[in-house]
Amino acid sequence: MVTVQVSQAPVISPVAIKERTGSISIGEVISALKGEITGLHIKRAFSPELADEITANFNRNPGLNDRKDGVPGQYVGASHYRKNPAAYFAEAESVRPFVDALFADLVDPVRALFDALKRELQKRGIELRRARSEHGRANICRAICWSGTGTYSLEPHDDVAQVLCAGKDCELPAVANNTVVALNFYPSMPNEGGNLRIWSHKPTETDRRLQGVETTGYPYSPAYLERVPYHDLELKAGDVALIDGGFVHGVTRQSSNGKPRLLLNCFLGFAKPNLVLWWT
Ligand SMILES: O=C(O)CCC(=O)C(=O)O
Ligand SMILES: [Fe+2]
Repeated sequence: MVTVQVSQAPVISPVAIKERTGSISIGEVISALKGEITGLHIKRAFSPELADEITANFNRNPGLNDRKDGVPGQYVGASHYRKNPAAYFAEAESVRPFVDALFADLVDPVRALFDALKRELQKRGIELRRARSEHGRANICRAICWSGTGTYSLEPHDDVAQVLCAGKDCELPAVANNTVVALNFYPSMPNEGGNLRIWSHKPTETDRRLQGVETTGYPYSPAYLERVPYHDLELKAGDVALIDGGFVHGVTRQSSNGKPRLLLNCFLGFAKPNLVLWWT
C-alpha cells in the first residue's frame, strides 16, 4: 500500500533578486515577464522632484478614498481585487480623471515605461495593451498608501490568486498561467520600515486552498511563513521595484511620523505568446 503524505510546510523556492542604481531597462522587464527575475530593485530610478509632485497630487486628489475590500489603505484608482470584471472595468473608467490628476502635466514615469515596453515588444511581434472588456479598460496604474497597523502595513500575500479568480469572460485569468509581474514606483517613503519583503515561496493552488486564501491570496499567516527565508528590498523615494507576484510578499511596518509610504502599482503578464496585458 502506498501512503501519500500531504505536507503543509511551504516548499522553499529559490529567488533571483537584483539591486542596482539607475534606470530600469526594457530587457529587465521582459526577463521578469519570462519568470527569470524574482525581484529587481532599481534605486533612484526617477527624480526626487517628480516624486514630490506626484505625492502632492495624491494628497490633494479628489478621488482619494479608503479601501473597503478588507485590505487597509488609502488609494486613487481602481483595483480588480475581489471585484467582478464588469465592476472593475466600469470603476477604472470612472476614476480615470483622478489617476490622470496624479501626474497633471508631468512626464509620467509609468506611462513612459509602458510606451517603451510597447515599442520593444512590437518589434518581437508581441502586442502590449491594457486589459479591457465591454465595460471599459484598465488604467495605467493606481496609487496606494497601505495602513495596516500590525507587523505589516500590507500583510503577506501573492498577486496570482486574484488574477486566477478575476472572473469568467475576463482576459486576466489566462495571465495566471504565466508570470504575473508587479511593477511598483515609490514617490514617497518613510525614514524607517516599509520594506518590500519577498519570501522564498511560490504557493500552488493547493497551498492556497490549505491556507484558506484560494480566491484572494491574502493574507498568509505568520505561522505558515515562519520557517521560510525572506529578502527585504529597502526602498527609498524615487525607487522602482519589479517582482514576480507569484512569490509571497508584503510590506513591513513603517515609522508613523514623517513621510508617508506612497506606491504607484500596476501588474503585467503574458495572456498569450503574442499578447502582454497590463492592469491594476
Ligand atoms: O507596496 C508594495 O511595495 C507592494 C504592493 C503590493 O504587493 C500589491 O499592491 O499587491
Ligand atoms: Fe502584491
